[in-house]
Amino acid sequence: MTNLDFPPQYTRAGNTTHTGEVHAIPQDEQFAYGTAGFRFRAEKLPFIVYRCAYLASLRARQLDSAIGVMITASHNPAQDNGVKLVDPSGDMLSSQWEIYATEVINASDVDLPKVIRDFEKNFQRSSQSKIARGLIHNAKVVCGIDTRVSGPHLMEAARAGAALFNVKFVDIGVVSTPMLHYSVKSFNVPEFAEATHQGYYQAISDAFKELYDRTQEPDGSRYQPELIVDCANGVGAPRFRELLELIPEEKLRVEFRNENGELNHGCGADFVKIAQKMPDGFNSGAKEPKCASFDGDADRILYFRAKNGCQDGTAELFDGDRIAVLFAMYIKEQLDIYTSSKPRNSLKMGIVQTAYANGSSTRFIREHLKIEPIIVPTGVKHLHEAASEFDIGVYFEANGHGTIVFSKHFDSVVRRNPSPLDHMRRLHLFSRVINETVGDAFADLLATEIVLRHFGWSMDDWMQKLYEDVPNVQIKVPVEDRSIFKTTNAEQTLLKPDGLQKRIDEEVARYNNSRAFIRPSGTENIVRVYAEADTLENTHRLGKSLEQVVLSLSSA
Ligand code: 16G
Ligand code: MG
Repeated sequence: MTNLDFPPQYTRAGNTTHTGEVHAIPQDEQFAYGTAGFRFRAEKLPFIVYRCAYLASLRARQLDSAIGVMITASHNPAQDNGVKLVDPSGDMLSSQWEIYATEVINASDVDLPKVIRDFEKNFQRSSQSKIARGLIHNAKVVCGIDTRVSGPHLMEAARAGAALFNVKFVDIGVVSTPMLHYSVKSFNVPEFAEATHQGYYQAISDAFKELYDRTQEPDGSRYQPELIVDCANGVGAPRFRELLELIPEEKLRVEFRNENGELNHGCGADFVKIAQKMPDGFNSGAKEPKCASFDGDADRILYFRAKNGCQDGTAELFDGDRIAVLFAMYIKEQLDIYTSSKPRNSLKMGIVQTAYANGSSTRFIREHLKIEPIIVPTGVKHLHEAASEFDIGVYFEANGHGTIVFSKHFDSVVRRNPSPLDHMRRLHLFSRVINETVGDAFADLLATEIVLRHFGWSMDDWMQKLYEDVPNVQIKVPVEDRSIFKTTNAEQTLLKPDGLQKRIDEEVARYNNSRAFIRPSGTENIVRVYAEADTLENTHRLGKSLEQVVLSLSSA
């Protein structure tokens, strides 16, 4: 049973920030576990992190496993922070537990002991529960933080929360979000990798080096092993430097930018994607041919370069869609060799996207790769789940969150059965360069470099040999209450407010090659307008007219 002695600094009434000030939280203020956990101004978080870590400890005991607590607000400004929980396989928290988390966080200080006792009673009753049978050997809460100043204080809140239920607490320090996911899986599946920073670096760099050596660069290759990385002034800088110490310079040379300035300010994957601009510290013009951008917690990556002929800082993006297509082409090539020799033991590859995927990428996948992409709602967990239906599930959001997941069948055919055949070994190694627990900027970068080298491609080749992006725009529209917007059809159609979808359809019909949708954000109090059309000018017109449609609602 839990010790119900709550330290006052982690109660709603006494919620104390990292500067030592009390920032009391109204007893009835409600919080929701959003697309990526709880995310707010950092001063709201001590009591939330404390309660989340308590829940993590309960889940750790229930499953007798390591459960992760990641403290980060990803691409948000430096003053924000957030917390999300990670399940034993390194996946996102199960949706049933998101509901529990919401209940526990929303309880008032007075109700909390009862809410906790009720939970615990439920678990004790369940005959499945390992708590009931007293089989607790591996339960632990594994906690990581990003580089925000509020991080260490929130780590202490997590430690205190886990102590409520007397579960072992492992502080893994400042890590990227994907490193935390990887560590949680490594604690639970020791043969996966050693559960330390070094274990993660070693596993991924070993696979990269061997795959590099087994990759034959084609004659006339235009591949260049150099790139510049925008680290968003976040955790990517120190941790990726450490990983690269294990990779010889002749295989890959990375120049680091935006390492120590203000987090996510004028830089980072979110900035580059939304503004379609070169981040701070990068030149316009054609001087910097291959660049990549991480977000603040390095679970997201985009490639980019200065748009040819533009001196105004416009960036040309090689986004999540283009990375997904690149990975899928490579895997398909290996799979086609495999299938021609083993037609009965086939491995099925799928590709998962969201409505934000550029229309040209979706068409390319359909027409050239002969795969029907699956479209799901925004948020990594939806993509991950849909991708897990395939032996090889490639998933990417256009914004650069993405990875590849592999089935048990893939494991038994490819990983447990080491084959001397080149295509099999390449598939195996590629699956080890990738961080299959979650999208990982470091692993995705290394995998991208492997594939570009395999095809002998420059950035020009990567841009020109696939497809040309349809011009597109995203607009954030502030609203009073985003909960009135209800969508269906993987967020591509609005059900509520009444009549709005009809107005969107009318606007879209005025342009060629057009597509648009409006959805409420899961992370900010805004709705997002997305529009595509035949020309950039028309795209902006369409986007602006839809923005007006939303704004007219509040003035109506
Ligand atoms: C979160 C999600 C990301 C999604 C974004 C959408 C995770 C780890 N992250 O950052 O996948 O693209 O939210 O934000 O799930 P929005 O709902 O504000 O558009
Ligand atoms: Mg992120």
